[in-house]
Amino acid sequence: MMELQTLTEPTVLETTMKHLMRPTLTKVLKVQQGIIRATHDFMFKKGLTQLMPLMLSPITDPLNQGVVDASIGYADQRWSLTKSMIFHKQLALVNPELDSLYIVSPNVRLEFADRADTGRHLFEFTQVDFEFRGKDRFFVMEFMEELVNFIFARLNQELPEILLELRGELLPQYEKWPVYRTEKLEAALGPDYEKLKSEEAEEPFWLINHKREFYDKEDPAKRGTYLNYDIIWPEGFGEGLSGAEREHDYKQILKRMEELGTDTDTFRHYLAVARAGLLPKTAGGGFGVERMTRFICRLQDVDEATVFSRKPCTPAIF
Ligand code: ASN
Repeated sequence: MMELQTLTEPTVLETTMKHLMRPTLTKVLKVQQGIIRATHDFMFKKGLTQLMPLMLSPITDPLNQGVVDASIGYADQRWSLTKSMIFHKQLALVNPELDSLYIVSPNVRLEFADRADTGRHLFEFTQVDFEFRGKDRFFVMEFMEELVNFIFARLNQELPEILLELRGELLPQYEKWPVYRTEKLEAALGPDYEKLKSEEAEEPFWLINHKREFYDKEDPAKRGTYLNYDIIWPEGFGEGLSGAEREHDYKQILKRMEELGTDTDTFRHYLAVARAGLLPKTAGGGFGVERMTRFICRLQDVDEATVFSRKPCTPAIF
């Protein structure tokens, strides 16, 4: 350690080595590995086909909040690092043989400094992203509830001692989860409704109707209502999944892009697929692996689920 200190800035080196040598790290990683193994088994059982992730594409999720641009020049064009696999999930499902898919995908979101200490953000994380052709939000919500119970039962079976040590008890099995509408919670609890509700909740719940990206479907029967859904973990752990029925109607996509100020030129090929009526009707979602690990292990900060710290706006040496 002393010798290394002369090579580089000592405080960053020291914090990095401390992070790497944490006594609970291996146990946290075993839980995370258990989540992934159970997820693969569940997806296989349910017939979803696994796709490999992409790290670079001319289009990626614009996200509904700003992050620092992460793109590079190559072969005379710009390539963005993946923020989510949303468009690739939809586009892969144009293949008539493929009706459902999932991807364990690295996502790079270079968050601004206001998200450095939320305890919920990393500038690079892993998302299990999945999508179904021809299914609706009710199907996906039930699918996710079943997946969580499946993962939790597996972890109880495989890692009881670790769970008792890290979270103080085994994991529960949940009945049907409560569903809340964002606008109703906001009216009752104010602008911090998501955080407050998560803090008072003892079980996960769904939060529906967020005004977000153009790919989330607006209810044709009730404009201004969006057919999307988030999982909120209880005990203050906050958002764990987001998903939606997707907009696949060309005119509606354009309308939503205009409302949100999206650059249509960047998405011209995606729009061409939609205009040709080839974009399938799908629904899906994605959950953050480190966030699920954090909730299960009751970690203070999601960064405790990483081997190499990925705290937003914090310099790293490895
Ligand atoms: N994976 C999310 C979804 O399927 C999108 C995201 O991560 N922004 O809706």
